[in-house]
Amino acid sequence: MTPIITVFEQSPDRGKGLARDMRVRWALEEAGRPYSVRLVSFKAMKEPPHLALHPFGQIPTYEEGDLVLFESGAIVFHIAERHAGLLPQDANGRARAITWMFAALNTVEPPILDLQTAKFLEGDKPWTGERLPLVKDRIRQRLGDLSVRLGDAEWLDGAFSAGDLLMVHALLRLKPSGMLDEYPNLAAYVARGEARPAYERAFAAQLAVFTRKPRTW
Ligand code: GTB
Repeated sequence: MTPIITVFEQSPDRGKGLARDMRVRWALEEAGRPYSVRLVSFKAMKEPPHLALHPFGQIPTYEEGDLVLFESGAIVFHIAERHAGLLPQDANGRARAITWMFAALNTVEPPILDLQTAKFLEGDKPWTGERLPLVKDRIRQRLGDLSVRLGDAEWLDGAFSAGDLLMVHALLRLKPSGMLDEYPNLAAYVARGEARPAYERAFAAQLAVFTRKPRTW
């Protein structure tokens, strides 16, 4: 059964691939699975039909027959569990890859999201000038540790996994800040993720939503 995912009708980033449907698209592309998308407006996201799918009125959601999922991490995990290519076969390797999924979502991404909040939602507050360096230092702490652990390895633990997929996508948000470039091995790691054919296909598909020319008849 072809799953349906929900995505922004109008993305604030105009298709730079930062919205979290990108993770789900990328995972499905890695797994070689077809999917459909349903575009939702910000208004529709907060209305009952969408709230029935996503209690917090967000994207992405994932519908596959009777199954409805929300939370990009849970959706990626679901895809990774059912299809080859995103989790190792051996039990310990699998457990470590899942650990990296949690690390990406629970340990690395939160301070990165704090920076977005500090810049874009609280940027006009009188205390922002003092807060920003603290927020950036907390990100550097994580990046420094991650950089040491990655070293000169290609991926976090052996072959590319769903842990790398979520980590690369979380780190991508830092690109405009230039902070990633302070850690050349992390910048190269993210570039390796972006160079994967599955990433490229997913990126092109999400971009097409925003660049498609309206029909003129
Ligand atoms: N924890 C949830 C998950 O991982 O699925 C978070 C989902 C989430 O934050 N969804 C956002 C959303 O629906 C879109 S991805 N927001 C609307 C709302 O909450 O009302 C976050 C996002 C949005 C925009 C950009 N951007 O333009 O750069 C990047 C990321």
